[in-house]
Amino acid sequence: MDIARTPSTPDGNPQLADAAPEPKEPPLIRREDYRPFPWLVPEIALDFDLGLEATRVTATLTVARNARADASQIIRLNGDGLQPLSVAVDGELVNDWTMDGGDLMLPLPGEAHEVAIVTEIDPSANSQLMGLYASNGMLCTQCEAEGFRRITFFPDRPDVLSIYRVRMEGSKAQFPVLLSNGNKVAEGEGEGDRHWAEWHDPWPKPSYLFALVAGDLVARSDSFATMSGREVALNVWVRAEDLPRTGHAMESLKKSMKWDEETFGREYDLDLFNIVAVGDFNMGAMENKGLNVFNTKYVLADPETATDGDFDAIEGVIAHEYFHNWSGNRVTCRDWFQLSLKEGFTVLRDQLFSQDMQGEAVKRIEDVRVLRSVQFPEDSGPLAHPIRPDSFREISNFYTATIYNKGAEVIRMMRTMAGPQAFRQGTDLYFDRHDGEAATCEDFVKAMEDGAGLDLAKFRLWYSQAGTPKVSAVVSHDGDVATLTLRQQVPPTPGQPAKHPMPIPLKLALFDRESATHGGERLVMLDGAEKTIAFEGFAQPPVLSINRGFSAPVSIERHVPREDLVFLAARDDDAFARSEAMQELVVGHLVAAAGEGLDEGERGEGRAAIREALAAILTDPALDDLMRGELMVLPGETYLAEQMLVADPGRIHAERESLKAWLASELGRELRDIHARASSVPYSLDRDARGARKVKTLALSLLAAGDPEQTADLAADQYDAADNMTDRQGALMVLAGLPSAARTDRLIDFYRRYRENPLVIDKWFSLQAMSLHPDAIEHVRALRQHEDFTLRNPNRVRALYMAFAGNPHAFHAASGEGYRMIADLILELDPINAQTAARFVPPLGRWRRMEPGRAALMRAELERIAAAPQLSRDTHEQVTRSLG
Ligand code: 0A1
Ligand code: ZN
Repeated sequence: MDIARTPSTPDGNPQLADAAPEPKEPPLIRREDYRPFPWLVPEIALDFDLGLEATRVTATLTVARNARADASQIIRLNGDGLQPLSVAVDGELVNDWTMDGGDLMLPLPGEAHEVAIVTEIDPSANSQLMGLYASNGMLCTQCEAEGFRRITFFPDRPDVLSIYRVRMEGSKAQFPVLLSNGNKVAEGEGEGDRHWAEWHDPWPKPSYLFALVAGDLVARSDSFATMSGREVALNVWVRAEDLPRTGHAMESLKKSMKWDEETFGREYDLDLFNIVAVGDFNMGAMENKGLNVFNTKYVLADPETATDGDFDAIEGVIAHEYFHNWSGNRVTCRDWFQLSLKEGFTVLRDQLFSQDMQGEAVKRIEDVRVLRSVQFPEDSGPLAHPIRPDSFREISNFYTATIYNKGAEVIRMMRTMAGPQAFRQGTDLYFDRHDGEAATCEDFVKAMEDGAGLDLAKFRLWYSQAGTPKVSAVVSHDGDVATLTLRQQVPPTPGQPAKHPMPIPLKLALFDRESATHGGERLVMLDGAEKTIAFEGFAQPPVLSINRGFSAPVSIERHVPREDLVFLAARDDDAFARSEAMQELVVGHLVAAAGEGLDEGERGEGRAAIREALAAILTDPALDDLMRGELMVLPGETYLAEQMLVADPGRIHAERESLKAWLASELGRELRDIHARASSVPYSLDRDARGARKVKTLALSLLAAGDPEQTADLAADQYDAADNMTDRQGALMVLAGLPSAARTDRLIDFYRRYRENPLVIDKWFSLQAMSLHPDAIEHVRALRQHEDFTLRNPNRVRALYMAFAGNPHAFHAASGEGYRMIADLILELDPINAQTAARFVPPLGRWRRMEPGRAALMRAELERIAAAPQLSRDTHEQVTRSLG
């Protein structure tokens, strides 16, 4: 995706072709410049002669003028790093084509033609993992967003939909399994050890959904009867040794298929659904039509090697990719500015699915935690962009938490405003109206207006304005009337200095202090800059519970006494709001402590309130452990930094650790009791057992802050007794932060046990890179030299360096060493895998919000990267924007 050297112009017309010298800065692509492509390509036949080092591709395109577009005598076929070996039009070889950057410009005089082009590629040399590449002896493809142009010349844009017929031939020994989209229509033996297969996908699709896989794979097979009684064959393809770990993926797939029928009325539309797991993959997974390709991380699981979190993530990602079959494939995107149309909607769909599978409150809390720790910082930093961006240089950089997670929140707000039934009418209309089309975000909004009966005129601002709105909530009380005043402010973001107020749906309840009850939850629309609402019947000032269920992706500043938060943390009947109150209590305290500072009295009061709330959480018999665990999680350091205008990560870390230590000393007995109780629960995947495992390790990590030596023994015992990865990894995570002999022993043991399993060895790298150990930087430096480390595998790179960049005390070391390590990595990785390299830029881009010393060090590293010759477009764009 990253190395698409010649971007398509949005209109596909040769407007960049006027022989200008290669611009230094990659061109800016603008949403407003969109024009339909002058040609239709109703059919394409692809013929692959497969080889790891040389694959020959013959593409035969049927093209016809697009009556809905401006006419052009030339067709621009995007290419990236390709040379045509031959070009034929209507069966005649031609040589009147030219190259514009990587694109092939072919004159076409008539109304309709057949264009045949031969190219040859070397999959084994493809370290970018875009297009056709080799992974572990197998061949596979990744085409979203602009990878197809690395395979053959084609209008590589999502609004050109074609029917694909694919023939592939290769060595049977090397590639016993040959897969592509749709249905296998023929197969046979070739000369010598060669064999071939032919695939046909009856559904027109854009090139980004094309896929091919050839390799030595085995399948777990099953089937699913759809709601109209069609039998669909299901396969999860993996390497033979991984077959025993595919059961959970298959179960997740069947659950997803059933849920999408029941919840969104969506039925699968082919007789076959294939999933392939591949060890080298830039992202999580890819929704290619009928042939999803997955990172092994999101397929393989058993209790011995995968944590409860891994099981949940697999279920969620399988669902996400499957749901794309409708939200993305049957209705696709007109252009990449509309990416959130498929991604935001599909994330919402997978979140609702996981809520139904795992429990609503816990899932919601986890989703909001991700939004706050990843998307909020993005939205307040130099890379902020609306969920429908206006421009980009490299689309790979826009697969962001804003497009995905904020995009989901925006559609979730529509659902909240409409109610689930009306929302379903809106989605039904959307699918009906746009089936088979390449649609826009505006199409979605319009279908919601027409189908769900909403007026979204002002709500559209959520698509065009970046930035997390800040909402202040003040309750005043007079007589028996409580008055709530809400004010909103949307902060300036790059390119958007002034903002309009946006419609914000806020679920709220007002609690009576005595009875801890409320008169019902209400949905209040804050639709201007300010709103005042009077509530009668309150003899005393009520306690405000606001943004319940996180009904809007905003940051709430409620000006309430601390005891109100303690009250809500213990008694709110909305589990999400309860966890919010707990979070706010801790955030308020830590931000003050790490910011302007607290005197002893204030510190004591703040801590006592947190202690009281946490004690209630640890001992509340009405809570199940999964929820108890959520309530025990303290706000992360990135989120805390986000609450401060200028953050000192060193102080934040020290204050947070010292609070943990104090809580552990105050609540040591309760924490040890929880650990002991949870340790006696036998392993199973049911809710109670999972909850027990969750609170067990959370208790351990708090205890470690208070009494490192004793806890090292407890953690070592947990490690030794573990019969599952959740307990083992949890124990090792705690041990990894404690300088002790047990740490070294167990790290060695872990490596020896799992050295044959790359996904578990990834955990081993991560645990050390994210540890609280004072020498974490040195450990990462040493691990970089480990024989199992490679820059060629994105999972391994992320395991070491994303974990490190997310480890505040190490990454933000006052010496600047952490920043230097990440900058060195970016420079080294950029020529190998630019897409992955560029993903390491945002942590450095937070410099503006840091205290001056660190800010200067971070900026200097960004400048060092910017000065490097031959940066990829991906990294160049991210670094330039980050320097601002
Ligand atoms: N559409 C996929 C995400 C994806 C995007 C780009 C990729 O290139 C390496 C891969 C996957 C999804 O949302 O799951
Ligand atoms: Zn997706």
